[in-house]
Amino acid sequence: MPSLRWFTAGESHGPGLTAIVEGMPAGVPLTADQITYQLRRRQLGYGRGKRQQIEQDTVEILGGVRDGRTLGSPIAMLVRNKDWPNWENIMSVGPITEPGKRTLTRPRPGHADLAGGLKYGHEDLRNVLERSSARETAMRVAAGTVARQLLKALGIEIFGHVIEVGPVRAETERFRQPWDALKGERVQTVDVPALQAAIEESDLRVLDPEAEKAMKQFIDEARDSLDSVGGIFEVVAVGVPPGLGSHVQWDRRLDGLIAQAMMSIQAMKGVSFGIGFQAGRLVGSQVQDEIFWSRERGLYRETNRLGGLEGGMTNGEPVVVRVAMKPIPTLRKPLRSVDLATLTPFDAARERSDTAAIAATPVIGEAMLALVLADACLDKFGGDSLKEVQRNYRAYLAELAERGWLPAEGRQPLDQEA
Ligand code: EPS
Repeated sequence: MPSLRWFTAGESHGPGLTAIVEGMPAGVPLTADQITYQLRRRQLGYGRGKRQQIEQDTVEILGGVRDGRTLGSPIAMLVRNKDWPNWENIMSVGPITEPGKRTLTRPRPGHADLAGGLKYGHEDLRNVLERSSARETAMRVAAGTVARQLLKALGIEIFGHVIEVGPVRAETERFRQPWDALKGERVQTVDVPALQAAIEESDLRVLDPEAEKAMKQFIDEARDSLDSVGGIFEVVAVGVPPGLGSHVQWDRRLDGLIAQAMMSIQAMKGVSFGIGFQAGRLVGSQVQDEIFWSRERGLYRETNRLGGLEGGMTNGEPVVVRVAMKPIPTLRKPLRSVDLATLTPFDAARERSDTAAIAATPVIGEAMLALVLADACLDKFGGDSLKEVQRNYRAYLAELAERGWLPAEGRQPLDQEA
């Protein structure tokens, strides 16, 4: 059983979305404003559709927090759907008085509609789409914010950004991203708050302004031709200690757990770490990260091609994960499909849709990485209060430092203020 468990419930056009996070130690600073801030970040972004103008996600914490700190009890959260009044009858919990309204028997290619309808025996595919909708990611972001607060108290920070849209790639070399796995620069030079601020300045969450311009043009062209786009984003965790996850069993390998978490985000089709698939095209000496030691730095690497993970464990370098999103499957341009009620062909088309949701994905990826890392931290440094977790964490780092494996000062000073 994981140390940190969480679930979400709720439909896209139902009354609201909920989440429960269980296993958070007591004493972690947490406010509703911190969660709502992250929820709003998820909603911003170039290419989003009309629904985002309706919703202004705001969290209500219903349990597990008192006086700005977690209690150690389950944390319950609610985000009400502003669109609900327009759907009260269609999505009614009790008897629906106008049956047939907004019934969906025409599965949209690329959505969960068809497979979900076949699996659950739903004749109205709305029963599938309402839950499969990526609106659910709002609650992942809410749960992820709780996890981030714990990580912050351990000196671990996470940020994400968009690196590719369609054929356009953000130039990473020109911006000399210190975490760039191929270049192998070092984490210690990363100014995370400055990077986070720079990413937030872009409404596509792209650090390279020229690439951003071309990406927006690509999105505009897709919108004009009634099409949609996906993209690739990167999420990075810095200040991660070595030794999270384990090599001893398949289901304890952290890269596997992170990949599962990322892949579970709606519309994701690929996950890679560090140089990713490039590793299969190079020879060993071009891929492995050599090991060095100095008195000041302890054990260190000059490169981070493996994305901070070796043998299913963190190795103390930044965790670098890249995720590919397929284009939004709800197209205004018709796609061929078959009506399940009549078994006749039809052209699937819908009016309201996002053209691109890629700008939101780094925020969701950050949340998922935070949840997996927080669970791994509790697994290794577990305690019932934040103080206990911090004590265990400090003791672990001190022991590594005593042997000369980490610098004496410790690599990840704890954020005592958090
Ligand atoms: C979504 C369809 C759109 C998106 C929605 C995800 O909603 P609607 O069908 O109401 O127009 O806007 O995303 C969100 C509401 C959100 O909060 O991210 C889908 O089919 O997945």
